[in-house]
This record gives sequence, structure tokens and C-alpha cells, in this order.
Amino acid sequence: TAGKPIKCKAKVARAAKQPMCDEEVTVDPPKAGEVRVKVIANALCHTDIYTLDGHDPEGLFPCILGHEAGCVVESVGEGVTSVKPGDHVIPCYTPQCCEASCIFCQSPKTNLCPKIRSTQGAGKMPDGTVRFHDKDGKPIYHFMGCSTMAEYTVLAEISCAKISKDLPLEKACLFGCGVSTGLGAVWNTCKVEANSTVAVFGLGAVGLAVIQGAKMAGASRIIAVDINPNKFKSACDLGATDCVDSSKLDVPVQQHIVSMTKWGVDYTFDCTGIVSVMRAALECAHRGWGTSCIIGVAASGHEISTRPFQLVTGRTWKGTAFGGFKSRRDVPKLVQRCIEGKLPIDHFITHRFDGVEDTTKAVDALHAGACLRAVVRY
Ligand code: NAD
Ligand code: AHE
Ligand code: ZN
Repeated sequence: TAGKPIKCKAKVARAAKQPMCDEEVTVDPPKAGEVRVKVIANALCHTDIYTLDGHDPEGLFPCILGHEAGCVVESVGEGVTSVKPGDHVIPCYTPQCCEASCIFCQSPKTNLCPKIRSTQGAGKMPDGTVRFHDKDGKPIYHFMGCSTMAEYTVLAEISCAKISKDLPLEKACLFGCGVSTGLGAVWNTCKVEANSTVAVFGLGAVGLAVIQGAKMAGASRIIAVDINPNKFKSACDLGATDCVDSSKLDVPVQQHIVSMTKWGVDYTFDCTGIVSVMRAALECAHRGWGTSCIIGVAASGHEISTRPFQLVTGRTWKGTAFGGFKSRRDVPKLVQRCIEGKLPIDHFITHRFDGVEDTTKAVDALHAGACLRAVVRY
């Protein structure tokens, strides 16, 4: 198949707020610096649904969504040296070019390599063209540099994290987004210390990974907040010490958490994408030193606000993309820790499906609220 277009099945998002369509698409061979991969397993992240539902200001249609996946390299374009056919890779929407001239890759302070960000946001490959076409030959946009809701996709080489073959791709796919993001928000972005207190808003895979990461970091108290009480059991299993159903309170949730703790908690995390929740998370951070980290992705046009007094009195507001992990360097290490039994992740997989068509069932499961991650084998 190398060097030739491949025809395969894909879910095509034709328009916002419309169900995705099952289509046969053509996936062109990888150009220089690109890698064509066979997608083995795709896990659904809330961000895919956010874009499908029309909330993403960068959303382009028609496109192929999906950015949390495990893949095998099918062929490589000219000049590609870091992966070869048969290698297992995790597509990474935060790439890592590693170039000496990239001040972001060279800095230990960030993972936000900007090398291909503008074309990625425009739904194109780095050369400004697309590799996907529909049966009429019309172009289909890429998404987040990944587009993993297809049997084959094309990635930039700098977006490929090469991982061990010892972890099945049905599990390893989780390190492509939500689980890594939650763990990294705790370990890298906030550097939560032992004996810290933590509050987590939103107990999807991202929020539960925050709890798992906080427990591993030695947090002494972990307050789990959601409006769906079905999420509390998993939260407690992973280390939450208190659960709060914020829909049942007669005072604002920030006031409730401050009253539980006297001065608030050392670290808070928004894992909902709701701007009023982001405000609550900031405002229950500890007077004098509390840090609140925004992980959730807010809908187009939504903005955060608070009284500046909240910052004057010592709180810090920050955010994270992919948990601050430098993708190609760090994803293989996370996979290795999982293989060694030091980082269990099986509890995130609540649903399993087979075939590209059934990606829709994963969407329904995440919408229904009983799902953490639905992994679809392609
Ligand atoms: P999810 O839909 O599985 O989980 C969201 C949770 O929030 C659900 O349990 C829901 O019941 C809960 N929730 C809804 N309203 C709430 C409220 N008012 N108060 C408290 N909880 C509430 O989503 P996910 O896949 O875990 O993703 C979480 C968020 O993180 C999304 O916004 C997603 O787009 C974003 N995200 C960001 C990054 C990043 O790099 N920054 C990475 C992955 C995901
Ligand atoms: N397109 C949106 C922004 C979406 C966003 O913030 N994405 C996160 C990853 S979410 C993964 O599930 C991210 O990494 N952002 C950094 C970046 O460069 O996109 C918008 O608002 O335009
Ligand atoms: Zn995601």
C-alpha cells in the first residue's frame, strides 16, 4: 500500500450538530515529514463532541474528528527517521519538533510547540493541503492534527509518539489525551506537593485522572465535585476523600468548599469547560497561595471572570494543554509506567465497541453520562 492512496472507512462530520456520516474516504500517501498510520483503537474525548456540537471557534466541516487513539505505522514520507512501518504510535495534538531553534521545545516551562499550530488549526497538514478526500474527490479537513475516526490517517512526524508494543493499543490510546492531561495538570502544571488539599470539578476521565494523579502525589484531601452522583464511586475508588453534588447545594459551591476547609484548598482543577465552574474553582482556592488550573475547554464566546480581589489576595489562575507533557518525550514514559504496573488505567475504559461505524455508539455513551472512555476498535 505504501506510496498509493488507500480507500477506507471513516466517520465524516459533515456539519456541526449533525450526526457523523459513515463514508468511504481516500487517504493519500504521506508527504515529506509525514506518517500514514492504521488506527487500531480510538477513544472518544469530550473535545471531539464539543467540536461536533458546534462550540469550537476553530471547528471546520466537513472534517474527520478523533484525537485519542492508538495506531500502527503503515508507511512514512520522505525524510522521516523517528518511526518506521510497524511501529506503535500515539498521535499527539501537541507536537514536539525538538528543533534547537524552537524556544518552546527547548524551554522546560512549556510543551506548547508552535511549529505546525497554524495549519493544524486550519484543518490542514503542515504544507497547507489535506490528505483526505470523499468519494466525489472533495477535500475533507483534518482535526487537531490527528483525525483518528478513520481506519487510516496521516500525521506529521513531530506528532507521533513512538511507544512500546507491550501495552495493547486498546489501552495505550488513553494516553493520547484525557488521562495524560489530568495526570500532567497535577504533576507538571501545578506540581502538587504531598499533603496538599485538592478540589476537582467534573469527574469525567480528565477529572478522575486528576484525582489519580493527586493521590499518587500524596494529596491529603481530595474533594470531588460533579452534578452527576453516579461519578462519585469511581472518584472515591481513585482517592477522593469527599464528594460534593453541586446541584444539590443551596449556597454557591465555592462557598460550600471554603466552609469545608476554612480557607479553601491548595489546588483546584476545572475539568468541565463551564466558565461559571472555572470561577467557582478559582474562588475556593486557598487565600494567600491557592492555585486553580483550567483544563476544560470553553465554548466559543464564553469568557471567564472574577473579582480581581481574588488574585490580589494570593490566588493564581493557570491553565494546561495536554497536562504540560512534552508529547514525544513523555508519552512513551507514561506507557512504560503503565506496563510496569505503576500506573493503572483500565478503570477509565467503561465501554468497548468494534468498527468505525460504532464510533456513534461511543458518542451516545459519553452523552448519556455513564461513560468515562468508550474505546472503539477499528
Ligand atoms: P466528560 O464529559 O467525560 O466529563 C465532564 C464531567 O463534568 C461530567 O462528569 C459532568 O457530569 C461534569 N459536569 C458537568 N457540569 C458540571 C458542573 N456544573 N459542575 C461539576 N461538574 C459538572 O469530559 P472529559 O473528556 O473528562 O473532558 C473534560 C473537559 O476537559 C472537557 O471540557 C474537555 O474538552 C477538556 N479537555 C481539555 C484538555 C486540555 O488539554 N486542556 C484535554 C482533554 C480534555
Ligand atoms: N479550538 C479551541 C481550543 C481547544 C483547546 O483548547 N484544545 C486543547 C486541547 S483539548 C484536548 O481534548 C489544547 O491543547 N489547546 C492548545 C492549542 O494549541 O489548541 C478554541 O477555543 O479555538
Ligand atoms: Zn481530548
